[in-house]
Amino acid sequence: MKNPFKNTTFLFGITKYKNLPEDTGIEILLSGRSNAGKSSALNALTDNKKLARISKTPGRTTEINFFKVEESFKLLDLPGYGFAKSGHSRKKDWGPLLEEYFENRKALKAVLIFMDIRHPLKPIDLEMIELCESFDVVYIPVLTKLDKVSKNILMKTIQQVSKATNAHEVLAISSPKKTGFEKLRKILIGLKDV
Ligand SMILES: Nc1nc2c(ncn2[C@@H]2O[C@H](COP(=O)(O)OP(=O)(O)OP(=O)(O)O)[C@@H](O)[C@H]2O)c(=O)[nH]1
Ligand SMILES: [Mg+2]
Repeated sequence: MKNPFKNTTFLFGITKYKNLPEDTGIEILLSGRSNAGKSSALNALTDNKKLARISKTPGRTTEINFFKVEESFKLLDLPGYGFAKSGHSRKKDWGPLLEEYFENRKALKAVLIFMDIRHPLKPIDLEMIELCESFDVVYIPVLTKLDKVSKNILMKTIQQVSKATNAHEVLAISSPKKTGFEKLRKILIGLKDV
C-alpha cells in the first residue's frame, strides 16, 4: 500500500505564539520528552530519513516545526519538554505558549505523546496528559524504542500505560525497525474525519 505520509514536506519552524499560521485545517501535535524519539518517528512515519533532524543530544529540536502531509493536514514536531541538560521544564519554556495553543487552536485535533518505553509516564508526560484532558483533546500515548525491550516488558508497559490513562489506544513503535507505523498511520488518517 502506498504510504499516505510519503509526500510530507517541511513548512517552517516557529518559536513564538504570534507566528502561528492561520488556524485552518487539522494539526496533530508530536509531543514528548527530549530524546523520546519524536523526530525519528516522524521520519519513519513518512519514510523520509531526511525530513526531521535527529540528534543524540537532547533538546535538538527547539522550534515548533510544521510539516505538511497534505493541504489542511499538518504535523507539528514540538521541542522536547524536560530538557535533560538545562533542567528546564515545559512549564517554564512552553507552558504559556502550549496552554494558549490548546485553549485557542481550532485546528488542534490530537496529540501524540511519545514516551521511551523504558521510561514511561514521567511527571512531565502526566502534565501533558492532564493538559489534553482538561481541554478535551484526544491524545495517543506512543511508546518508542520497543526494540530495546523484551516482548514481556512491551506487553506489561502497554498495559501499565493503558491503565494509567484514559487513552483509547496505546501504541508501540520502533523507528529503526519501522514497527508499529501502519497502525499509527491508520489512526492519524482516521482523525481527519472525526
Ligand atoms: N533504538 C531506538 N532508538 C531510537 C528510536 N527512536 C529514536 N531513537 C534514538 O533516540 C535518539 C533521540 O531521537 P530523536 O528522534 O531525535 O528524539 P526527539 O524526541 O525528537 O528529541 P528532541 O528533538 O530533543 O525533543 C536518537 O539517537 C535516535 O536515534 C527507536 O525506536 N529505537
Ligand atoms: Mg526532535
